[in-house]
Amino acid sequence: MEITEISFVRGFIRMCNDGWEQGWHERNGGNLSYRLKPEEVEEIRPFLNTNGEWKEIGTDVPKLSGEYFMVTGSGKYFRNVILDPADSTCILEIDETGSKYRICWGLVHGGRPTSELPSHLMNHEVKKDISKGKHRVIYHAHPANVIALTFVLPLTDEVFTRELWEMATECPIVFPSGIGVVGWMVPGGREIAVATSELMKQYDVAIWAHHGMFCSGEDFDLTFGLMHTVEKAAEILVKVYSMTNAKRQTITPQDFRDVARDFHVTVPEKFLYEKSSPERP
Ligand code: 2HA
Ligand code: ZN
Repeated sequence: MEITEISFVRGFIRMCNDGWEQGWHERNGGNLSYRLKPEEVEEIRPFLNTNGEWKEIGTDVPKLSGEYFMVTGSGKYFRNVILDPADSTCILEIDETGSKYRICWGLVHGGRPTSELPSHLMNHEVKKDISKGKHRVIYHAHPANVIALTFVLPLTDEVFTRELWEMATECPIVFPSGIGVVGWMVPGGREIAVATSELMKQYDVAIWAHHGMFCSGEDFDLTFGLMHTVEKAAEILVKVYSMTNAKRQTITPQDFRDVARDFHVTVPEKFLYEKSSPERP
């Protein structure tokens, strides 16, 4: 049995390639992490090296102590994952204090886990807790339409959520809790990780201004689908505002309440504010 025949490894590789094909991963852009299930750790145990050196994460994630993650490598290209996953990804273990990790498989030609490891792990820690263990995937990508909007719309959770919800009826069903927005920050460190994981307490999606997006979900399909849905809504919004500065008609706050009722989701009222004008906010 090859490690690439194991179901979660195949799912991870497929998601990297799907993201590449969408055009969300220029050069080494973006990163993906997956928290293994206990039975998956047993499945891959024959492949694991447990003599790796413990290294600092750069932040503390005590609620993830002892967990295993599959993650993309720093400086590695999503485009190459499908060709040689052992070169561009790794499986790592978190130590008992939640401050260190060691590589147990992969990155066979050297390298480190994703430069956004602090953000990934802090998001995982928040989501593991809030979802009672259900969320396992954190995905960071650079989709062009969402990024474009961060130059044009006010950088608030309310405006981004409402404007994107209005672009497709399914949006409030796919991301009913809304979207958080982080103003421009230096990527890769603890500070942006803290800001993002704070938003992940409320939302499954966080936008980094002039950079990209983070999504959290239970599995690869749901998390990829979430990124895809938000970016599709952003693409429609870019088209709308490229044609006109004011919508002629749209989905109204009462329409959202009606959808929420019939589809059994809760949409926070803070996103259903009255607008003073149909023009671009
Ligand atoms: O290059 O996307 O945010 C990887 C990244 C950093
Ligand atoms: Zn990035």
